Amino acid sequence: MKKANGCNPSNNDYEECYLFDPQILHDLEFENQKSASYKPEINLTNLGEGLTIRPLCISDYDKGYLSLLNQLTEVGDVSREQFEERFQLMKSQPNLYYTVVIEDTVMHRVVGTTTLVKEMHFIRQCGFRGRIEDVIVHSSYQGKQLGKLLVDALTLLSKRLGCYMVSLECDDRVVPFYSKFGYVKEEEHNYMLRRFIPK
Ligand code: 16G
Repeated sequence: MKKANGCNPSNNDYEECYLFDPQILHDLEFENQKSASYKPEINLTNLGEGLTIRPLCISDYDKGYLSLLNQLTEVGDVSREQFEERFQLMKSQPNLYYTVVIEDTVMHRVVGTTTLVKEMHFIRQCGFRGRIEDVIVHSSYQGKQLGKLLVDALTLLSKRLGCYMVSLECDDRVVPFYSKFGYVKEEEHNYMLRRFIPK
């Protein structure tokens, strides 16, 4: 069996520890199906020196996963116990939560992440809708095309999983970035929200 980064090899738990089956990423045919272009060329098996992409593991709690998310928005104080509980709850809904991380395996740090959530609906013939959430690359690792790779991969995954659409929310300044993967702002569609806790 393939050694999995971030898992405890002594427990025989390579597969147990992942949020979802890592084979799903390997099967993406990223090279043929990607939306963006990469210079220099990187892909899901060759991200650059010491970098690897894989599903989230519980051990990522100790590899700075939450402090990375904190570069995107407020995370708050999340204990290991809370993290594990949420991880197991997400994992217990098979095939709905796809959080991927990029790890710097030399530093043992999570340096990039995003999540695809696959929602179930009755509309669109009991369709599935994808949402790309929480895209963040560590400030020290920006400029290496890692954000591009993350969004490209999970957009492709949403299509593979049979979603009838995939959407995301973002600031004006990153609209050109997301356009690279085919995302458009639909004139007649407004994104509205109501916050229960102030930003
Ligand atoms: C960004 C994220 C969104 C996340 C939000 C958190 C992307 C594409 N969008 O909009 O997924 O929920 O930030 O900010 O990553 P908030 O905590 O202020 O809602």
